[in-house]
Amino acid sequence: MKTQVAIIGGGPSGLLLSQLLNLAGISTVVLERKSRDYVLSRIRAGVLEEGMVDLLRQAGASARMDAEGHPHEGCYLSTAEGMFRVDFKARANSEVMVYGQTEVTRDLYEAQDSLGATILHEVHDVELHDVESGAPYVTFVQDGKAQRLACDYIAGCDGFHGVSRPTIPAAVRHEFEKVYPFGWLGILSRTKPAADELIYANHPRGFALASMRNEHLSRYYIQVPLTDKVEDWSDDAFWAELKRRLPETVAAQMETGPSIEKSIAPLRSFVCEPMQFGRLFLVGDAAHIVPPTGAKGLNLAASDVHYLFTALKAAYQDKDLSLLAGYSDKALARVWGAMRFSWWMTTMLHRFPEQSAFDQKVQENDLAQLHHLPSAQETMARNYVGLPY
Ligand code: FAS
Ligand code: PHB
Repeated sequence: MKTQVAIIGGGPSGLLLSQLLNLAGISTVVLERKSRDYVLSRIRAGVLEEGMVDLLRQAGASARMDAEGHPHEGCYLSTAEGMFRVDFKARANSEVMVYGQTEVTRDLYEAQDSLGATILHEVHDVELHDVESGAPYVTFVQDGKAQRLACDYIAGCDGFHGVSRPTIPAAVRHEFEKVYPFGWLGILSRTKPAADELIYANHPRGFALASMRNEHLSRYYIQVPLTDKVEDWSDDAFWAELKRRLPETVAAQMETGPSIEKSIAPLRSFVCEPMQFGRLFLVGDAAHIVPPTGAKGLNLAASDVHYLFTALKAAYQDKDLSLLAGYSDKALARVWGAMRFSWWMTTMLHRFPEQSAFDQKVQENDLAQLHHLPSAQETMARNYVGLPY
């Protein structure tokens, strides 16, 4: 088999990159470990930055998002002082789109199908070869048959546990990591959302987030100790704890119901530098992980895709290899901006087990500045809606 760009991973990164490249007349093959149903069963991100919304429109995969997505011009924060709103429109002249990652992935699969794209599911033993040469290739097994895919370039879009990042020699990789001493217990329920916009809550019992997918589907999270297991939490126990952490007026009118998905996600910040090696380019979670507090994970994958797509298009259409050479530096500059914001939101909103009285006072002042200082709200709004590509 031969293609121009081999893409490892059929999640949002891989599919969006493949779609943009195919529309530009550049051939791809997407190699995905799981079945399509499995990929589409994942419940993850829910907030799209303006840049990602534009990219999905550029990819011709935005019709359902434009019809069913919910533009949000602000969000609420709840603290000991009370609940207040940060106005994205007033502070950053922008907004975000509330539309689930699952739906984004579904839309991208449908868009790729309409182009007749080559997406191979349930492939195993993927290995990358000769990535430093001018003729890299990928080997893999599908339906028990060994296959070889020759290509010009390889995009590692295979997430945090994929094979692409480890293909970069350990001596070349510089990995930065911060693991947080808590996790997020999340549920999805067919209930009316608690408010018209998201509520991020800092509470003495721990962080809580009230989010949504649409007017009939709510997504909630509470901070839990790393030792908790999802089976420790009945739906009733979850609702009771969530209500304790949200403002009383919100909790009093909250609609509860059975969870249709319930899981605990650990929180970490992680960056691999560089994000390229020879003709291998890392994209999305393969290169970096953020705590979901800043709603940046999926959105960072999108900006990586934008930079790599632009660079590959220049290489093929203009024989200009300069953008490819500068991909890692360009992507990392934006990655570290989102890394800092996600760390700041996580540090400001969660209760850390070893938190000192000093830490607590500083956290309260951070929240008070955000509550009362327009300049603090502008900084948060600009980061939340997405720094420029
Ligand atoms: P993905 O991990 O989505 O996709 C990688 C794909 O590669 C997968 O389909 C995988 O099966 C495949 N793959 C892996 N190894 C392979 C191999 N060897 N061969 C072939 N294929 C292989 N972000 C937010 O912004 N907000 C959130 O609330 C949020 N919640 C999250 C909750 C959880 C539990 C997790 C894990 C992540 C969450 N994220 C959230 C981050 C998430 O949305 C990611 O940023 C996003 O999925 C990144 O997309 P990809 O880079 O495509 O990686
Ligand atoms: C979600 O709706 O899943 C969501 C929204 C905002 C976040 C994290 C998760 O910061």
